Amino acid sequence: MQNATDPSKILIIVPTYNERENIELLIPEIRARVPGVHVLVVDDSSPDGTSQLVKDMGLEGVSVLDRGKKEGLGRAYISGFKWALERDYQLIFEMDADFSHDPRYLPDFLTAIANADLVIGSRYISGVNVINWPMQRLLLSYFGNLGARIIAGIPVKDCTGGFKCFRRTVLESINLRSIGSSGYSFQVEMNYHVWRKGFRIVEIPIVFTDRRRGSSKMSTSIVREALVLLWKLRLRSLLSRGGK
Ligand SMILES: Nc1nc2c(ncn2[C@@H]2O[C@H](COP(=O)(O)OP(=O)(O)OP(=O)(O)O)[C@@H](O)[C@H]2O)c(=O)[nH]1
Ligand SMILES: [Mg+2]
Repeated sequence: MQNATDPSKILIIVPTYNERENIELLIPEIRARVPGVHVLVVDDSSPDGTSQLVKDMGLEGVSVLDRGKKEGLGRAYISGFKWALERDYQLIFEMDADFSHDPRYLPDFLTAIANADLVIGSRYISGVNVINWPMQRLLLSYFGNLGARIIAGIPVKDCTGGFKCFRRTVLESINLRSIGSSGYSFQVEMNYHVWRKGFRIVEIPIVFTDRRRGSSKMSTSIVREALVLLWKLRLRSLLSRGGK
């Protein structure tokens, strides 16, 4: 059953840091897959001019949120969510700029959200669906997810995945100011709150392909932040369970 949401009430948030090569190709492909959908590029003052390039495209329904300095993917999404909630968007997507999240899956998200509050594009539903990632990255991601499930108890196979569709009500009910992560563990922290509030989380299969253009923003500090977060969430679960 195709989702009946008016495409102008759907927002795709794309965080960017030095993604000019990708963004000029990605936006037209997104709008080819979901005509009339709105896009918000959240750019942390990319030195490569990503922000100005998007503005020069001059497309109706495509906006840029400029942020002063590079503060991590998590902060960028929190700003994007606030921007979306100040407006009348009913479905809010997270999507990377580097084609690792293929726009061809967008219609599948819109079908799945009809029976869910959060839809996650999952690389780990059946086996491992990742192409061209170095083994070290793959193991880091795979065991990071295992950790999120075992340590923090979050019943999601791809807990670090960043291709998502939220219902507005979910983002309205989470205290976004309490989200502390700035790196990729932001995804785990958000999933934790969505799960703890009892919302319906559905995973759909995607194939994740390593970026072809531009450079990675992955760093060891991002990995460290994620490990600390898992134990924080476990402690939080134990304390809240103890309080019941
Ligand atoms: N605004 C903003 N965007 C960021 C920041 N760090 C990463 N991004 C964007 O977040 C998305 C995911 O980052 P990637 O570097 O692709 O992360 P990854 O997919 O784990 O690693 P890759 O192997 O490099 O693809 C991309 O669209 C980046 O441009 C940041 O500090 N600020
Ligand atoms: Mg990437």
